[in-house]
Amino acid sequence: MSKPFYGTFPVKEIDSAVDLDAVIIGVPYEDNAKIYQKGASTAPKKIREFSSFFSGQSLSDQSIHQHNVLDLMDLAENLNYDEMQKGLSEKVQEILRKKALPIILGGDHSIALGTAKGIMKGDIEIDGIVWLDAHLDLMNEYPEGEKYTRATVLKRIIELGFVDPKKIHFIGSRGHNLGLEEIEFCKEQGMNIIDAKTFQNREKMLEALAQIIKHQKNIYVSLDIDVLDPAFAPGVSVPEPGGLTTRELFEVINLLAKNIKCFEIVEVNPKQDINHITSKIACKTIFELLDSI
Ligand SMILES: [Mn+2]
Repeated sequence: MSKPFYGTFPVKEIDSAVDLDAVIIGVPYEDNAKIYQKGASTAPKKIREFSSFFSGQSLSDQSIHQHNVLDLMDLAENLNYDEMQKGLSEKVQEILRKKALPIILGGDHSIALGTAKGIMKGDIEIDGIVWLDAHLDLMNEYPEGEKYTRATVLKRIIELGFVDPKKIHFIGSRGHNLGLEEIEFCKEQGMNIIDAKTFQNREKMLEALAQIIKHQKNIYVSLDIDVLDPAFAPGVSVPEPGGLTTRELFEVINLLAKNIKCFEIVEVNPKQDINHITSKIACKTIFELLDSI
């Protein structure tokens, strides 16, 4: 059996657990759209493997060792899309019922529909979504004829109707790999974009984040690791230059942490990675999150 995320305890179920702070669950799933680089389904194992390269201890007195964190390990491999969504949604509901923070390790971004369904049926009122991503993921079909891919997943989540699109915040969006259709949809629906360029003006960036924290107390954060510049995180399937630095990402996570009620990291692609740096950033993001909750 593979080892759990460093500093956590592996369990098969969380029924009898008490006073839980967070629960990790891996989703080794990636869609079959042929236009993307394969590899994201191998990320949960790699992230766990490299977590033991850290001590987990930091200057914060809230490090992973001060929290009660369990690791449910991975959903089964080779599930189809419906099975994966069902499995993930049930686990998310279970974790939320325990008043703990789900920390989901993808997989490609299409897994987020399973997360969202779990939140929707879960014991919590989510009042905002933060989509940390180079892309908008709002296409109706992409590639053509495909409604359930990493490029369409947020459109499908909005269709579930549990969150007001005006309370969806993009952070780090950028580049020249967006669809006109999704940009128009985003504007029509009044979604908030804090794009990558905003990070050039620190005051503006902090004010934009302060607004989110003030108005949305229960946020679902979906972190597509391609929000980072490929210079920092080369191990992704759809790299987009001009992204956030690792330090900027950690600052966003530290600032939002207390309002985060569901968290996922997706799109780490170990097959595209260099010296496992992207997997290690994913580990450290979890440590940073737990330092600040
Ligand atoms: Mn994405």
